[in-house]
Amino acid sequence: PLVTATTSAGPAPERMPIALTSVLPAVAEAVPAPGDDFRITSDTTIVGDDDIADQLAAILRPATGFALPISTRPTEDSIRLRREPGHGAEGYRLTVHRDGVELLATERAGLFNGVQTLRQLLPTAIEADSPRRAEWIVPGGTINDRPRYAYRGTMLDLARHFHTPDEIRTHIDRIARFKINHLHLHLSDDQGWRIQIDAWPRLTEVGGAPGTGVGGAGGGFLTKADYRELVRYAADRNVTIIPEIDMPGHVNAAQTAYPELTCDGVAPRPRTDMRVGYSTLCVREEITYRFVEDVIRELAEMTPGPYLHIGGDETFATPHGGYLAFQRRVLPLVEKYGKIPYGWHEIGQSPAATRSVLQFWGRERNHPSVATAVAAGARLIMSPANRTYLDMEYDLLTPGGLDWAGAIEVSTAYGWDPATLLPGIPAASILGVEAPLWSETLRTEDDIEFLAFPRLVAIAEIGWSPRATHDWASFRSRLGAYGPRWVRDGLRFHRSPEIPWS
Ligand code: TNX
Repeated sequence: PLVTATTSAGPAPERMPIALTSVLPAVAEAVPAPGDDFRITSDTTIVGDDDIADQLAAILRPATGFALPISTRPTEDSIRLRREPGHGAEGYRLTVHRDGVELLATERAGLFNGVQTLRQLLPTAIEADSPRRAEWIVPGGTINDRPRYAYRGTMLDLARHFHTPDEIRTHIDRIARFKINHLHLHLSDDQGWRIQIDAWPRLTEVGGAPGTGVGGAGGGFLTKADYRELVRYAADRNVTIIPEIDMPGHVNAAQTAYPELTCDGVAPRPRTDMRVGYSTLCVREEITYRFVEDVIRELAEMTPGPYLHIGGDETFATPHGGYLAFQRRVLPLVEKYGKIPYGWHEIGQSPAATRSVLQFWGRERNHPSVATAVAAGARLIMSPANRTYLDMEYDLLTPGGLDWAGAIEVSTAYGWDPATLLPGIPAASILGVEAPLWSETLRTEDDIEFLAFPRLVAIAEIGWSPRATHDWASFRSRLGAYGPRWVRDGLRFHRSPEIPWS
């Protein structure tokens, strides 16, 4: 059966087009033109010279079974993709008439986003990988859409449980549907080290060995070739990869490989438990800074995106003065290699963080050091743990998941506003939102998707859609209508009792 946005009386549901306003995340403006619908047929062509035209064809061909040739000459009955000024970095305009569809954007990213929207305006059957009988109707009207925030992100923690490149690619496919445009990879922690660094090969030989995940599960690491391939795969889908090496805390795995990174020179035992805050680099030793610079340089070399995340959280084993001395040296090192320093909000305690991005992971109350850093120039990504942490359980019955920031059902993930979360933060200092998925309790790809979906869609909407569209009743009904697409995709999402799943 096709997904329909309404269940009211009228034409037979399977013949009714999806509402123009049914998109996730909500579009900025939609003006429906009821009845002026476009029908994709065996005569339809795709017109455009961006690779996004090929992406659109690859989405539409399997289920329709139509040839959908790509040409550069506009014809009747075509879906035209075209660039023009005026739509912003990621915005687009989608116009649907009986005689054709036009997608306009200034940048490739805007065309990509418009294609994600168009995909959701077609019946669920469009997701099938072989020909289906259906009426391939796109609802008439015009959508003008653009993001509220430039940064809509999520995070995978490869350190506590390694996720393979294949699993990461599948996840990228799934997040990009919702216009998530940043994927932060937490690549090192006490349990493991997950990225090849040529100058310090034992990091992955020892820290990426089998069994280096929580509970002794998993293990593994990304080679530089794996990482570069992921960067490219993500970029095709408008996703920027952000690498994180967590320091000066969360470094036990590095120290098992290189005991000279401890103050007493003694190798600690490998750790696969879930405790945090016990390890620290030796902030007074020069070798520490040689290590850090090598890692930053090699990471920067293989990362085209603007950000390099240096962790900085939960440094309970680092003396406070030593933490500040460490950041005074390390934050400029990130800039030396051409990247914007990014860290958990604790780095805001450093006066050297004025050009940094702080990832706020606290709760909704006053954080004077964050406000001070922002007043001095730092910018913010909002990841309040009690709203965005995808590793928190949904409710007491959730298999897996942690609970230290509370249970997070879909309505909790949806029920906040980045602009008013913290007092004293000017709107222009907020770059966007990110939903981290820590992997202490994860083992399989199903575990990832169960905790991420549907909550990540709530965070995607908070990041993309204008404040004025924020509406729980609308969100839950659009989300409920999306369910069959995930079913078809074989994605094991949380069937939240809050949502009217179709
Ligand atoms: C806190 S949030 C951490 C991580 C844990 C996570 C589990 C943050 C910056 N640090 O080390 O994995 O909680 O929810």
